[in-house]
Amino acid sequence: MKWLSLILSCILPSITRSMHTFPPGFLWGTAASAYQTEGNNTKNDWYYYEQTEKQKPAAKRKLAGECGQATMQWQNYEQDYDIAQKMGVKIHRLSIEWSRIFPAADKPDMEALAIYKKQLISLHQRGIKTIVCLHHFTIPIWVLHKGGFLNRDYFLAQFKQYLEVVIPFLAEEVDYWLPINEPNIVPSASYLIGMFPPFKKNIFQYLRVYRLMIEMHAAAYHVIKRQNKTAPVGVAFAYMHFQPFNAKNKWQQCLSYLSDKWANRIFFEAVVNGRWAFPLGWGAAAPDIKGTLDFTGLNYYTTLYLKNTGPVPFKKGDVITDMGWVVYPKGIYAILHQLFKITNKPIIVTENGTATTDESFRIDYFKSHLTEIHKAMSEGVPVKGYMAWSLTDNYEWQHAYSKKFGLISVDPISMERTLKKSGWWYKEVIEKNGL
Ligand code: GCO
Repeated sequence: MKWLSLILSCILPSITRSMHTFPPGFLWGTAASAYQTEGNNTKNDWYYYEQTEKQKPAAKRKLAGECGQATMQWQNYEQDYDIAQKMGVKIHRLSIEWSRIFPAADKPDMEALAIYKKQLISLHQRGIKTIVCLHHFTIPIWVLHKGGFLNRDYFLAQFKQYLEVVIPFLAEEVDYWLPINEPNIVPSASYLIGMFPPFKKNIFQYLRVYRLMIEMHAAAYHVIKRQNKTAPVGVAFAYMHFQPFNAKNKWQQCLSYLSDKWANRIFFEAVVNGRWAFPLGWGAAAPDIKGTLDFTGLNYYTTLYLKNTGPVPFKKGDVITDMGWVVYPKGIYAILHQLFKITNKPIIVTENGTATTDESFRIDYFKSHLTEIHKAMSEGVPVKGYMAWSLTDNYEWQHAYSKKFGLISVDPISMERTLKKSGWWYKEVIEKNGL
């Protein structure tokens, strides 16, 4: 028996290893966004609403706190990128803060733009590719005061002006473009369920803003392509995974099907097929929007159960993250297949991760999701990369600093960075090109 266990102990590890090896050149990455990390952004709508919320009694506030200095990434990016380099990261995702480039209408701040360029250069110098998002939730206060997302023509004109300044200036340092982060979440979180500023609950506004976000996406696509025909342009899409609370309930199945259509698929109907599908429209053609996607970026975190009366957060026995989200790795597997079927384009996972203070929990979360991604890939879904959310702990929107998504912790006073256990684990995954 001794010899048998000896042979097994030699063979088994190599079998398990080969089970989860990723293809050469797989883009192991990390992700972050401007407002969540840079610090001292005081010219956008989120800052504005943080100030107005502060005036309310604590019990009535919808935002847990202010963004303030965040991780002072604006000053500390070299440190962050040094750690990313040590981890062996192949690609890093960041976003440009519109209100930094245009703190006021018509006058771009070219010095701020130059700092973004320096960041991209410093990533490239460390052998890290760049993936740049042009809109991650926030808009300048002066745009907000003109009606914000609800004043379509004005908004689009100003957004195009921003694109015309930023894209040509940064283009040579950008490897992948993501015009918009979560074009389905801004409309739903801000205008349908009232969770994000301006806390509205209005289905007509939801649809208007969703349409606008698709137009913003297409506008950016065209400016990028004019600059460089071969630059890959995607989207960071939070493709929501819906499922019936009771798998056999027909009505809940129907709700899940419709939710998928109305939250997710309408976006791809527009950008892939050039059609304003219901409820964004009645099927009218959108020729300017058709074919404006070279790859899909997928942000995935959880699943959503639907009961006859609406969504429910979890089922008995589910594992829950610090955000209260169900850990459901099978969802990413299902969505990867679905997305590939809908778009026939390569996919990059542009966000995946969990809020937790328990490093074993975070590592297990990553492991289980990467295992499902690997499975989808082995069945033919072309996933080209994976970005852990997030490089550092940061400002988590309505929860402020209470949720920890980072591979690196940041001391709020000294701003000292420390690689967490999950960061060391991710380094090993990158080194081995798998798990
Ligand atoms: C989003 C954003 C990120 C979040 C992350 C965790 O999905 O809301 O892209 O900014 O911080 O998803 O909630």
